[in-house]
Amino acid sequence: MKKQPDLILLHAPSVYDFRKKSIMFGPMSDLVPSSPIFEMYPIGFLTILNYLEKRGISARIVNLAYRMFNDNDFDVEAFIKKLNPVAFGIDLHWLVHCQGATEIAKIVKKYHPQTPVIFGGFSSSYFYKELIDFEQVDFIIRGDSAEEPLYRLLSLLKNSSAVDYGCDDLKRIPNLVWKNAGIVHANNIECISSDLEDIDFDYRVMFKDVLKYLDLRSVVPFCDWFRYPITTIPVVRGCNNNCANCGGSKYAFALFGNRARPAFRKPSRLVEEIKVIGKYIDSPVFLLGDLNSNGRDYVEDFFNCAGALDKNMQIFFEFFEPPGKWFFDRASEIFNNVCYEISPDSHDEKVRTKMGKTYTNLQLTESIEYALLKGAKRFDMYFMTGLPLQTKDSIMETVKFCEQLYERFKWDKRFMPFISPMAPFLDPGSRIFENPSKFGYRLLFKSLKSHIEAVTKPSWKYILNYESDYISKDDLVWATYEAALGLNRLKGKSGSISGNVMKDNEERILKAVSIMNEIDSIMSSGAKSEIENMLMGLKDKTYKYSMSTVCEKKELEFPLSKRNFKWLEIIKASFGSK
Ligand code: B12
Ligand code: SF4
Repeated sequence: MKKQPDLILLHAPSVYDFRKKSIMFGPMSDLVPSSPIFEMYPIGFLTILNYLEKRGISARIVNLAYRMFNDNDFDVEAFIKKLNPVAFGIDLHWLVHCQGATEIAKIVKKYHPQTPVIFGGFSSSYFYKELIDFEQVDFIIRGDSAEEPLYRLLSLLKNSSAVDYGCDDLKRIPNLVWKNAGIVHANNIECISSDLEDIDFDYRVMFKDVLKYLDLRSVVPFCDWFRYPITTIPVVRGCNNNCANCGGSKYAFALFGNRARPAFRKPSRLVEEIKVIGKYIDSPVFLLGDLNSNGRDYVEDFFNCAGALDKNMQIFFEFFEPPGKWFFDRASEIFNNVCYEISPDSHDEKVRTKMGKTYTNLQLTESIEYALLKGAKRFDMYFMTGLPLQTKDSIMETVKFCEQLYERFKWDKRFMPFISPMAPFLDPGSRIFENPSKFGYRLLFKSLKSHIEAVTKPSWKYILNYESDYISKDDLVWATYEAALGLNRLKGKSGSISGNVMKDNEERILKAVSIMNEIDSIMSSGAKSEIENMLMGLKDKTYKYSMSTVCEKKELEFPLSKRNFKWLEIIKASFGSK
């Protein structure tokens, strides 16, 4: 029998069992590496693993979503049945996993009724009052600093043969929500890391786990990772900004995580971690979070440390607002292969301001222009549909705006605009979710249970948890696809995608539109029992045309091909050598 860890962290697909359902997820996940089942697990799994293992608690990651995606015959129940840890942890971080995570927890309880099930993540924290009432949930760790509370809980569970759920020990674990004899206890969120000094983003712990549990597939971060092994290093927990739709804004963190200010990581640590990654994988590194939001000194500090890195490494920076020219000057001194991205949301400054972003189009344009001049390998720009004040015409004007930018940048193929819907949900805890009417929205679902029902609806149009005063749901859907067609043609014209890719994208978008139409006509036709059957008849198509609709996944990738695993070093690290 394989070694059993103390904690098994399970990552569920958004919908269980997506393989047996017909759902047109549409472009919901087009702009992230995941497929529509959102198989990427939270980066927190890595920090939890590091934190626990360092302190003598063994933990293992099992990406069930990936396993199911990768192998149609993968039997989730049989797999879970064979496991036997002290406790199971399940992330309900992103709300899209509400149905999948709670269904997986049911399966865990079916085979292991006595084994504690611990939930954690942003959505668990937000919906903790409702979630703890679920029979299959024993504990929730609230907030964004779960490592220490989880360590304390596991130490307790591991060392006591039968935990007295009323015991004082449980009361002393910060951030913990628990229940005893029908009474729910929510301990205060007191563990809020202010500097993340104890938190390690060290990927080597995963290599060791692969060897320990003889299971590589369960730690794969997303479906296409072996072909494109991008790695991420978070700069910060929390945020200084307050974008209206964001469940990770300053406002939201305060609401569900009791965090008053963001915790920025030391630049020297970031650079150390990038170096470690480079020792094992020659892959692009994505710095999650904008260094600039902690001020210029912090950025300068980072660049000073980064001088020790390989100048040719591939690195992505994201910006919350356009940085000054000095940033691109410095970046181009240190790195030869840099990509940038920014999300202005809309070309319309009024819409952008309502979203909580105050920079102008001129600032945006000049920043991109300068970055390209300084040798950026790419500059990606992300727009959204479904925004406050945004009409159908406004969405189409975004395409025109991009065309004007292309003209200005002389059809530079390194400039890449993208558009996708604000979907599937307005984030819980965001300013819009908490005060929808102020932004011109009606929230269609508010509770956890209503979201659980929503994610299995037949198409993303029905899954959306909002309606806007400025655009109907139908117009939102069609305008999103139409705008995607427009951007696709612009990218084809500039040469940033080939003629064939452009043609394929166009065909996929048009096909997606026709499937959305088919679903709508089924939904408005006759008897409920027939609707189910007719929808199932579309299953193959809904699955296929939910993959990369508004663009091809490869368009998101770093424009270089240097992606090598250094297997010898990985094997050495798996055996514990540094
Ligand atoms: C980086 C990031 C990403 C990265 C993800 C990297 C990764 N693997 O985690 C990318 C770009 C891929 C991404 C994608 C998406 N994201 Co995002 N993302 C962020 C961002 C900017 C930072 C997240 C972060 O720093 N996390 C660090 C910390 C806090 O989280 P963590 O370390 O992973 O987990 C800790 C705790 O949450 C907890 N925890 C997590 N899981 C578990 C499990 C257990 C058992 C326990 C006990 C604890 C626990 O413990 C961890 C350690 O303390 C936030 C915004 C923000 N400012 O926070 C949005 C945010 C989290 N994302 C969001 C969304 C909606 C998405 C997408 C669904 C968007 C989409 N439609 O495609 C996808 C989902 C991807 C998937 N699952 O496949 C929303 C979530 C709102 C919500 N409650 O649902 C946020 C809040 C804001 C936003 N709109 O972008 N995202
Ligand atoms: S969307 Fe805005 S509020 Fe949310 S993490 Fe990004 S900058 Fe911060």
